[in-house]
Amino acid sequence: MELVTLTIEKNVAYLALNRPEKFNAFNRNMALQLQGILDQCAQDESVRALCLTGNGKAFCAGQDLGEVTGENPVGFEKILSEHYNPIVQKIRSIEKPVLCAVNGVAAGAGANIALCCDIVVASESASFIQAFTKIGLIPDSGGTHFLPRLIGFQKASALMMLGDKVSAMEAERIGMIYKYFADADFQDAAKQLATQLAEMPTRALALTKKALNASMHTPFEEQLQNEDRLQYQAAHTEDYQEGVAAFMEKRKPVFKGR
Ligand code: LHQ
Repeated sequence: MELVTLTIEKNVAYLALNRPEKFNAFNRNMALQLQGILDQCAQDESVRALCLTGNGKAFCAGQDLGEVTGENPVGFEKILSEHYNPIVQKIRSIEKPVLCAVNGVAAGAGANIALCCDIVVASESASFIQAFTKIGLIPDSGGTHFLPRLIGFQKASALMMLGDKVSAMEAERIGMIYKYFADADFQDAAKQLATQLAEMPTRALALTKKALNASMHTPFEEQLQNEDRLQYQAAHTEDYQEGVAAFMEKRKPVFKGR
C-alpha cells in the first residue's frame, strides 16, 4: 500500500501523504516511505522542485496515536530518531526547493514537518495546531527550532504551550506561512508555484537554501563569508550565464538547473 504517493510532472515531484481515513497521521511505514521518496527525489535529476501535500480532508494529524498505544506499540525511542528527525533533516538538506501545500489541518508532527519546508502555502480552511502539550508531550520535529524563528519567541511559546488552533489566514498574518489561498484556488495556485520553482535556477535555489540554513546559527561575520563562498558557486553555474545573457538580450531565460 502506498502511504505516500509520488507523481512527477513538469520537473515537480508531488508527494502526497496517503492515509486519508486517519487524517494522514504518521505510522512507521508512512514515515519510512516518505524518507525513501525524499531520497529518490534527491537523486533524480529530472526533479527540480518538490511539493508535499496530503490526500483527503487533512494535511497530517501528526503521529498515529493508535500506533503508540495499541498492541506492540512502536517505542518512543524510535519515533523521533528514526521517523521524524530524518524527515526534517532530509527536507532541510535536499538541494531542491520543497513547497508544502497544506490542504487541511496540520497537527503535531504534521504541523512541524510543514513548517520546516522552504515555502509553506495553505488552503483557507487549513489550520495549524501544536497539539503536543494537549497529550502531555513536547513539540518536536524541529518545531522548537523553526516556530520561534518564524513568528517570534513569545507567540511561539504561547502557541506551543496552549495548543491553539491557528487558521491559515492568521498563519499568513503572523509570518508562519507564506500565503493562503481560497479553497477553490488552492490546488492550482500550489501547482503554479511548484512549477515556477522547477523552472528557476535550481542550483541558485539550493545555494540560497544552504545560506538560509546556515543563517539560523551563524554569527554575522561568518555568514558574510558563507554568502561569499556560496555566491562564488552560483556564479559558476550554467544558469547564471543564461540568466545574465537573457537579461542583456531582453528575453525570457531558460534555466536548466545546472
Ligand atoms: C487520528 C489522529 C491521530 C490517529 C486524527 N492518530 N488517528 C512524537 C513522539 C512520540 C509519540 C507521539 O507523537 C509524537 C509526535 C506527534 O505528532 S504528537 C501529536 C499527535 N497528534 C495529535 O495529538 C492530534 C490528534 N488529532 C486531533 O487533535 C484531531 O483529530 C484534529 C485536530 C487533527 C482534527 O480534528 P477533527 O477535524 O475534529 O477530526 P477527528 O478528530 O474527528 O479525526 C478524524 C479521524 O482521524 C478520526 O477517525 P475516526 O475513525 O474516529 O473518524 C480520528 O481518530 C483520526 N485521527 N488524528 N493523530
